[in-house]
Amino acid sequence: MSLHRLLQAACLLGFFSLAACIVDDAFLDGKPCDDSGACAGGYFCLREACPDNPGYMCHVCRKAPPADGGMDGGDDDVDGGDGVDAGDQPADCNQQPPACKTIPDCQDTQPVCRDGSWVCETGYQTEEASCDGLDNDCDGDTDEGLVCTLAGDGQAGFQDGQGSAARFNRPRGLVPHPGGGLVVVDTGNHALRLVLGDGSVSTLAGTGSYGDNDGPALEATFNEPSGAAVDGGGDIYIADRLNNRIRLLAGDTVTTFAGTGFADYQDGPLDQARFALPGSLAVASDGTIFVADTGNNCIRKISGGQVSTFSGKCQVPGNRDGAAGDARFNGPSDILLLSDDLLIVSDESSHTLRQLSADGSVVTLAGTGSAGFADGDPLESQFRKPAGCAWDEIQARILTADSGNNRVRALVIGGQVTTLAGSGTTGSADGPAMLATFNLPSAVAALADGSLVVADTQNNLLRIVLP
Ligand SMILES: [Ca+2]
Ligand SMILES: [Ca+2]
Repeated sequence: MSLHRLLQAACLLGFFSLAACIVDDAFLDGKPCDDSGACAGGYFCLREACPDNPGYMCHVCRKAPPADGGMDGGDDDVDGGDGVDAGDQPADCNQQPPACKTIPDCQDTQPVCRDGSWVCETGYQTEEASCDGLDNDCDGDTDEGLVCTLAGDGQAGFQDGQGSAARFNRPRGLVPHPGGGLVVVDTGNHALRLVLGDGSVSTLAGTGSYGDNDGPALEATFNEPSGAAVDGGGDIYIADRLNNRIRLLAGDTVTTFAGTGFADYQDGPLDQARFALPGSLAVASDGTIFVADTGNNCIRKISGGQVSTFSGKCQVPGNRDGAAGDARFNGPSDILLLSDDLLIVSDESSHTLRQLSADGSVVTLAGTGSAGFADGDPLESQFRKPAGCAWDEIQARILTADSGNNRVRALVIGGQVTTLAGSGTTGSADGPAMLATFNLPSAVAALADGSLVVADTQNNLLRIVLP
């Protein structure tokens, strides 16, 4: 039993005089100081981590006096020698005290004179630590620097709704929707979903069952689609992976745009051409479509009603730079158009990002060709199954969902490879970006406010990395 509990018990039993019993336990060791900053005799009011909530700062009564110093001009050790100790300076808080923040979790009782300035320092976290929608550190931004869950509850399912009320099944592709928000290629649900910035999710196309039916969007079926691209008119092309077809969602109608349905390599007219597990695609401003023909290990091009081979030798995997016909790819899974004559391909099984010019020639942009994890110089950096890639306009960098490393990586044009989020451990933990965990993230997209959305595929979640 602690001392003050003993005192309380003694008071209740009438052992002590009334004077002794008015010592409120609030002023004893480890208890909050009173409103004027006072404690019981022999105790000192110190600022320290709150005993019941170490993430917050509190004023607490303690037996031991503080050491003098801290450049606060105060007589911390109550020896009457204010400003006498070495380095101690007179107080200089002559300016107006600030208005301390009073929003939830940022409550400040009164400003405190510290290091010559009035500061609000009570009752909030010194770092943003939790996805609670609150500005815990009172810097004006909410949940900044954190990875939070945008939508989904972790369970595989096909459910529209907002935030954790929605469900996905292995979401893979992410692409900006012309009307706002992001198109989510929800692979396991054989559907296209739409997620808005508030985490609300609706279904754009697909029934939840697999198939290859064309028709009204919500009656059409797909078979594990994995990527999508939007053209200048707002039509959405879909890499319908297990159907070996390119589909088109125009208005509210889904049609088959190219491919016979047979996994094979065949150039020619749209309805005769063949793809093998097309992973994703991109649309140039003139309507030319580039397809990461994953299963054929090459890049295809659709233009003027014809499918042709743009780069690589189809059906011959490898990892080689060079002219269009000499280059080799190994499981290319996503395409990003930086301009009409500059494409980026995430060559997943080469563990590299490749750059393609208008003539189809290829150079390796980042990655050594071996799986690993290393930031820094692009050609010395390493990835492990880099999947979706995207352009971050604000920071002028290429983003990639480094799926096997459970991280989001970035390559600044002309600069270095860095890690933006993910500790590398498999998991679904929210929190500060470099501590957060993912499970096979396979797509990423940048939003206009600087946040990044991640398709956290095996977690059946959409995560958001807040700037
Ligand atoms: Ca904040
Ligand atoms: Ca917060």
